[in-house]
Amino acid sequence: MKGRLLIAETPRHIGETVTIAGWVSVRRDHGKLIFLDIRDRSGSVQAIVLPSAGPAYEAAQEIRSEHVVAIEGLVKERPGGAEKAGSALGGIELEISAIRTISAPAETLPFEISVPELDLNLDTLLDHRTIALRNARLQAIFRIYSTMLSAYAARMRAADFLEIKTPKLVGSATEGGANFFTVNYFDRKAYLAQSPQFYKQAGISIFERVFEVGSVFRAEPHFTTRHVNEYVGLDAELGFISDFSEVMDELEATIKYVFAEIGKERASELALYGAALPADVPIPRLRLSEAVDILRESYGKEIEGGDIDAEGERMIGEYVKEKFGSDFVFLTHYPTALRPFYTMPSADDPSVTESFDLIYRGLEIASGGQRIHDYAQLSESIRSRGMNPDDFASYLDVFRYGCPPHGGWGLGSERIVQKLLGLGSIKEAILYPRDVKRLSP
Ligand code: AMO
Repeated sequence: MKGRLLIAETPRHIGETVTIAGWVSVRRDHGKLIFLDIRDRSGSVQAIVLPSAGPAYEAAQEIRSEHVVAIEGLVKERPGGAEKAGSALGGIELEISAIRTISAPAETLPFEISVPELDLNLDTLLDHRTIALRNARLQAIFRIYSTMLSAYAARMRAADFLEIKTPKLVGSATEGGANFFTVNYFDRKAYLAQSPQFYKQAGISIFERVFEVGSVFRAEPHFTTRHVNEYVGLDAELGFISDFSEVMDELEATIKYVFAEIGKERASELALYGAALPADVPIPRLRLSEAVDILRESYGKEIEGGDIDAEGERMIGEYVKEKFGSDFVFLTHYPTALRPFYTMPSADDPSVTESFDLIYRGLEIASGGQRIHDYAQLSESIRSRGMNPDDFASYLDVFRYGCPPHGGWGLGSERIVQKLLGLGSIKEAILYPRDVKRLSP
């Protein structure tokens, strides 16, 4: 809008008449005075209209909360502004000389949104998503999320990774299992990509280091606080590694950079959740078998089937916090049978792999490791799992013609923000989440 000043800029214009535009959060009447709290993307400010404002005063009679308005007014230091300077509304107010409704709601909103904390159950929150997101505290989640995305990309670029975008409509399931969606693709079937795994490996055979920020689809029928059917993966892959500790080093540096940037740029948003950044200490690395022993000895928890469950991850999260002061832990050397066919088995013990999960505050946020780069070994790994290498012909071509040792990770973006802010469900960290029951809004 031409001539519009953002609310955050108004303190620099004391004594001037300016035009702002935004939403009316609250209208309060005190005697003949009308107070309007106005918000835009940059902040909030109190505006006041006096009976002496004539036509503006008449117009203000019609204004209700959530009207979209343009206001012309004189920027004044607010009485008692000094102590209010730190508050959301700041140390100034606008004395209105003209006000115009740009858009008035056809109906009142289904709930009051200008409250510090919306007290709604998750379904209501998600059913009325766009309206609920007018609330400043909810918006803070996505401001932090946005900073996370830009920091991730910035750190990857600084470490010389090339950003790529890979297809999400694919001809074969990448991660195996049954959790893929099938879609009609002209006269045949296609799948929605379960990860960019094959393409990022192809990527390193060309560019050495690649990263991707992209949608990932998982047909998981569960109702948990940490699974959705569409999420955004922060993936990376790097070539010429000596071993998979280099992959963990790179991921550790990336995670630390991302949190530091969130701390720098989003202090006020973090404060709305009372959220503390993770402690900046080296991330401990434990073999999965050690974690299993710790769970048995310190928590009396027996692990069956080799992999630790969600409760076990929580307990290990507590353990490393207490013992190492770390909010993170890398669990390494997962059993070969529990990892996808492309995972590199350990040379000294092929029953385990050169792989890891990264746990943050008791929740897995990333998986990764070294991949098999030898054509014959990879073909054999596919066969050993009862699959046919011919079904992976174009993927195998990456290795048939020579490929350096490499590894990488897949990081779940929403889980990072969920744990940072202590959100009950991952769905709160997604603008429009998809689960078994929810395809709309
Ligand atoms: P994995 O399947 O473990 O590994 O996924 C990587 C990370 O993605 C996140 N994630 C999910 N987030 C929300 N909802 C889901 N249903 C969901 N499933 C997974 C988690 C998880 O740690 N190709 C490998 C990665 C690699 O080795 O590079 C992969 O996809 O945070």
